[in-house]
Amino acid sequence: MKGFWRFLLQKNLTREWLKGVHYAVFGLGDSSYQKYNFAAKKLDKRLSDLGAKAIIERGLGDDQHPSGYEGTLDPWMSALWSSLYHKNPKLLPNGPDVLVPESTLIDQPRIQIIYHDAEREPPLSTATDLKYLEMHIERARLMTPGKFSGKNRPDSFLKMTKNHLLSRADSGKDVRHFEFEAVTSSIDYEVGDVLEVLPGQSPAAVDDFIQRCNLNPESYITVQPKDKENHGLLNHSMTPVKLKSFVELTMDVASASPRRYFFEVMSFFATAEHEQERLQYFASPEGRDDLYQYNQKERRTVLEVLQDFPSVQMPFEWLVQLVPPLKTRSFSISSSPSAHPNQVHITVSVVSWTTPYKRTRTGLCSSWLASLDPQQRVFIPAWFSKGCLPAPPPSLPLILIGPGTGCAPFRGFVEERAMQSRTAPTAPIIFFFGCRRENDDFLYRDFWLAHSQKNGVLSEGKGGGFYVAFSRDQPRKVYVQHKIREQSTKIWNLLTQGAAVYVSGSANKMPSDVLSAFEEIISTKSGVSREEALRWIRTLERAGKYHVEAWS
Ligand code: 2AM
Repeated sequence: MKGFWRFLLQKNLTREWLKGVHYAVFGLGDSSYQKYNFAAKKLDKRLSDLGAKAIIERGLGDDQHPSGYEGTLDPWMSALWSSLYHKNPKLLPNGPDVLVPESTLIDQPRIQIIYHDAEREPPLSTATDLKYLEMHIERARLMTPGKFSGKNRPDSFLKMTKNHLLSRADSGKDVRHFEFEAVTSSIDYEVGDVLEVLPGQSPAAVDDFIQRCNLNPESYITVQPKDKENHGLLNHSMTPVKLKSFVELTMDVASASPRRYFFEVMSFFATAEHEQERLQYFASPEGRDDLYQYNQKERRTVLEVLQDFPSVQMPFEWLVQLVPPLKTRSFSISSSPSAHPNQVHITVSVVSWTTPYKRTRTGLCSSWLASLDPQQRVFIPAWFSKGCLPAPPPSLPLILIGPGTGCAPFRGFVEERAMQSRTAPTAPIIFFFGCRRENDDFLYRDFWLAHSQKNGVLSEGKGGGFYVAFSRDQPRKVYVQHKIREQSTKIWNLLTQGAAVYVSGSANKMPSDVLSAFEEIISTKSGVSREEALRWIRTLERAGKYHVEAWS
């Protein structure tokens, strides 16, 4: 996509360049993010600026829509088929009133599974089992067609050394501090980076899934594309992997919900009539809202769906293609590598919620991590990557805003700067933290307070500061943006000294509320309009001085 976008941005392209080209854009987005469907909007505009013509109006899928993104996708698809049909009826021999053209439905899987005679497992010993795990992960991910781009081999295997509760027990929040050490290659990251963890799955769920599919967990398989031309990373010489490991390491059978297409394909394999009818209904536009209730709202897992429709026996090729991939989960790193050599720390809110039918669901990775005991020998495959928060040089003044677990990267920033300040003068940092109650979820309280004391990197004496908003300790909500407004003079001074702003935390309304507070301060202090103040911030953004890392 980046290559394509860069290509479209070339300066020498004229406004006529795409004349005669027709296109349609549908974006996948989430309106709780500030830059909602940004890529789709920009792409649509650029294509049209270059002279291409949109066949139908741009569609914007929204995860916040009451029926999921399909709520916008379905009408958009109908408009697309109808427009294509009117341009050329031959394209859709069954007419424009289809959800998905028939040809897609009867498409056979693009892969084949080859079963091998049992291989002898290498003997498991302390020295070899890590190598064995690494080999399995790499092979299994390599064989999963089109699902894992980028790195298959983990950067490192980690062992948990600390699992510590940061919030008060019974506070209604379960926020953990986890520490890890590398067991293989050394750990290499900068503050502000992201740790990606491949979570483990419940072994019982993996066994149940394999049994439900009538497969032999001990058999060895390779997964290959049917189309020999289209090999990509896969090749014939690939060593087989145990079926059970393949499922365990790549297929999310007990956490993610399957997509609508899964139900459509299931309907073809259902042998009981009532099941087939229900599956067809779920897959139809009329059944969309009921499917959303059954599937996404209740967060039905692949295993549960298969168990609800016992007459369906789907071949493994289809399952490999359609079951959601077991994905790594990303966490902002909350340590500084110079303060904790060969360690990495993360700060995690353990996710759990109740569905409309009052079933408790938990987040796969956060609850798996919380269940680990540092005494156990569990090796965690991990990758390091760059997030949206570049490591700041010691001379850059910083304004940090991180309510809740949004404080994670800033613990790393403060640790790093404290290390740097031992040998040379460093620029000031002010940090705005927010939580519900002082006694419940004031994460890393002692750490922030210690660094705010005399000569600390957050101390007033060094031009810094630490401000905390307890939202629920009084009748009126107090949030980080209120504390930011209270410190407008200090913020304005730091901005005029060239400070960088870093915002991190839940994507709900926080980043945009914080942005408004900055707009207000800039507009009041410099006497410009709000629009002008916003342009000022956009300039800061382009200059790499306003960063946001947000998640939901
Ligand atoms: P609340 O849950 O009491 O509304 C960390 O999650 C903190 O961020 C909590 O104190 C939470 O408050 C607060 N928070 C919620 N919405 C916010 C917003 N729009 N801006 C800033 N902080 C917010």
